[in-house]
Amino acid sequence: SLPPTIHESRLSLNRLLPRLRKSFPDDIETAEWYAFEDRLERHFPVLFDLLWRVYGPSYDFFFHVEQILRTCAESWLARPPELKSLDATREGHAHWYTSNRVVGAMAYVDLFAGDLEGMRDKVGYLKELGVTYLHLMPLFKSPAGDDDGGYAISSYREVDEELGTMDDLRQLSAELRHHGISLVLDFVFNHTSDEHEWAMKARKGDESHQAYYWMFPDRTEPDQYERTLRPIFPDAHPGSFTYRTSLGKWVWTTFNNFQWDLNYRNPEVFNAMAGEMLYLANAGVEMLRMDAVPFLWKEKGTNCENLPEAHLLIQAFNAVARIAAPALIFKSEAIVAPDDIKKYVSEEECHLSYNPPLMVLLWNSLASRNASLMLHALPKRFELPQGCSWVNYLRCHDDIGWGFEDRDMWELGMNPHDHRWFLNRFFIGEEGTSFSRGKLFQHNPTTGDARICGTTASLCGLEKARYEDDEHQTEYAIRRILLLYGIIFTMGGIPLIYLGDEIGLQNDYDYEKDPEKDGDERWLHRPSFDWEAAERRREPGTVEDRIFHGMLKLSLIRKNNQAFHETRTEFVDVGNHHVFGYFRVHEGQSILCLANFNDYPEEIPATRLRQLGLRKTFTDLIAGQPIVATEKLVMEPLQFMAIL
Ligand code: OTU
Repeated sequence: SLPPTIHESRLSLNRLLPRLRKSFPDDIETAEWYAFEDRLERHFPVLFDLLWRVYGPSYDFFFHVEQILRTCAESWLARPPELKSLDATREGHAHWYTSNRVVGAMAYVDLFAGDLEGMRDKVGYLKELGVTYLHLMPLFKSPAGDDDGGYAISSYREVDEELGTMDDLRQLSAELRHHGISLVLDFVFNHTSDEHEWAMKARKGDESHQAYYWMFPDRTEPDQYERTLRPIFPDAHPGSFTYRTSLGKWVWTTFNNFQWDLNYRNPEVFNAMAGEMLYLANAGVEMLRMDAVPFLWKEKGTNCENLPEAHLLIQAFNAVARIAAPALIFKSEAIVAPDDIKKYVSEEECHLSYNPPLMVLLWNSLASRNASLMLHALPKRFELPQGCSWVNYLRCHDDIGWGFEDRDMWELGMNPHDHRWFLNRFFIGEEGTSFSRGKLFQHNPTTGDARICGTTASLCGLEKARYEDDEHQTEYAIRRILLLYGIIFTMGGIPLIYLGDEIGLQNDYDYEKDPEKDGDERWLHRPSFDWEAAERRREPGTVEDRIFHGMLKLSLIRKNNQAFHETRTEFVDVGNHHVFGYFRVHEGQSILCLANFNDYPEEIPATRLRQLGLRKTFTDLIAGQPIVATEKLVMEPLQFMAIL
């Protein structure tokens, strides 16, 4: 049958509206209702169409549609006035997140500040760096022991006891908002922990809750699926299923065996999770990091990644947000092939997306001292739809996986397999010219695949240089950090600082002594924040001072130049493969950014500068040095310039 027409969806809405209204107490304020009704008029047709495309054929489709609208109405009524006012502000300034004034940061609450209350004391530090967007790692109730860094959630409505309470979270979000900082939290909606209430009921034999997950009585279906699945955490368990003896069933576990994949073929799951999402929005979360989006939908005979229904579901969640929490925006976490990443980005789906291609290309250029692959690959997929943007990052809590497009590498005469292996060896310090101290993650000897762990500082050479007490190498390591962050801060999109990078925090090897963390090398780059080291940012000449103030300068330059607004970035070939270059242009301002990835000085001929339209004199905003376009430009080793 055909999807519903706009006219048909209006008919359905008209039938539902009176029932919806009646189910609420008489004393609900008329204005509240009209505001809600107005948004339903605008967004219900979209939601209805999406839900119909996923769930249309089920016999109780209309029941579920009514349920979801009820959830929306209840949540809107419960939404605090301050957030309703934020909704109105955001509706009037819809693309606020594309502004050059936005600077992001991320941290674990416990490692950075102890707990949520402690977090409030750190607002001053964040403001010092110019942060306006704070992503806190999962902070909800989770199983004791290994909980995948909080990504195994047992309740989306209860904060982990050691971090505080829901009230602390609401207070923190308000405090941050009053300082102009938007709170970003994860929406871990592909799976719950095996201790979530739904999972507990399923474990006790409740069939309606078993239907929230993917469960199989024997290996028949798991075997069929696994023929085309890629194992994600092969160290945790082979394949994608876990046998639970007490249940006598195989459970779908894409990640760890205590993370049970939700079954979105069941419309009740979508409804329940939409309710959890709106609950987070009402606690003051302004942006959701949509975790593990590629895996939402499963279909036999496919790799169960990036399927069309996954996109429809995210769009349906987005439509729900437009109706009941309009200020809420989404950031996609799709660490997949470059061509698939962009498919999640649109105002109807995810407004923002991590930019893993930029991240891996930066590390690649650092290791190879060569910008060719970046210049070849990046421009192909950089442009995004209007109103959308990238989140540019260097490191996060996860590993670095070499997600280049093989085709791009072949086109430059590189062998993808061999080159990836070179990078792995380079970043674990086993390659001749390496300065890095990293570790392999999820090394799969059969395929030769592996990913890399390590902090920015350790991967950039600071750990090795300081261990060897080598001032020259220390200086170069600092330059590398600021070179990479220079690009992160000036490239189209939101820069995201992995907190600790700004003071050069090194790898933390202590995780090996902690049975809850040992075996997951990602803890290598999740050190406790070192506040003593952070204090040294005030002592001129210390490593902390040099990195922190280098980054602060980048933050200020970004915020004070409108050229860094929005996403548009014009990549240019500067005629020297060690140097990466791009223009940022906005409202009459034009800035040329240049990054020399070599450990030696590099030149750009005067003719090239003129071809790029540079005439007369200019200033490098970073060093504060004038540049004469009639002479060749000489860049220092690992220098980053922003030329105005
Ligand atoms: C995400 O990562 C989180 O960032 C991880 O910290 C979690 O362990 C995981 O989900 C489970 O919640 O495979 O190596 O394309 O690649 O979601 C990290 C997306 C991961 C996946 C990504 C996942």
